[in-house]
Amino acid sequence: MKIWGRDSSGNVKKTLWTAEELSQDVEYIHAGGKHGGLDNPEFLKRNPNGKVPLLEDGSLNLWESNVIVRYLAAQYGKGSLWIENPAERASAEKWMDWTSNSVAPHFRTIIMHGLRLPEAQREPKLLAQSVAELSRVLEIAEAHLSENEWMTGKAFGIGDIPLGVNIYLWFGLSLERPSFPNLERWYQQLQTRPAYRRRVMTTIE
Ligand SMILES: N[C@@H](CCC(=O)N[C@@H](CS)C(=O)NCC(=O)O)C(=O)O
Repeated sequence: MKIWGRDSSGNVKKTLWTAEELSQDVEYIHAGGKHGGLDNPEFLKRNPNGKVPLLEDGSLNLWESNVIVRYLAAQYGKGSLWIENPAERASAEKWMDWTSNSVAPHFRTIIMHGLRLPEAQREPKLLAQSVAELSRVLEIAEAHLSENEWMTGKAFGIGDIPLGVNIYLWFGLSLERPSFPNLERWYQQLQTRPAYRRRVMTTIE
């Protein structure tokens, strides 16, 4: 299989990490950001959004990172990452969409207004709002992890992947953050996974 993307994209990290957890050989094609290539007609035929990640697996072209994670788990993760029981699976999946909708946008703001934009274009107020809002939403994950070993439940699974990618930023960026002992414990657990260290703990920018 092939994955197009760039190291600094959290969405790309999710797919590379999942493929490695499932021992899949991936040809990683650098695209997006400084690598460019997303407006190339060949690429746009595969993903008309002109975004990464993009997965090619046989005749399948797939975009949307959370969908790629679910596909990989369903196709290659029977007995490991894939959860057969629909209620249990949905309970894990809700953390994936929650991360994309409620957590990741704040990290995007923090990275843009704290790191990427030229100084003159940064808006400290937006940055401060996102830092404060992150502390509030992550309390929800902290509470869940106070009763569950993993975001997915009893075992590591797809529910851990999007938040696992974002939590690397939470602990890696120098942010004012409250003490969340269960999130910290979970982050330590993630770091014992070689695929997490190789595919997620690479670069922030
Ligand atoms: N919802 C999409 C978002 C895709 C997206 O916005 N990708 C960004 C990178 S995170 C992108 O391709 N940006 C243009 C670029 O990297 O040049 C997903 O989860 O895959």
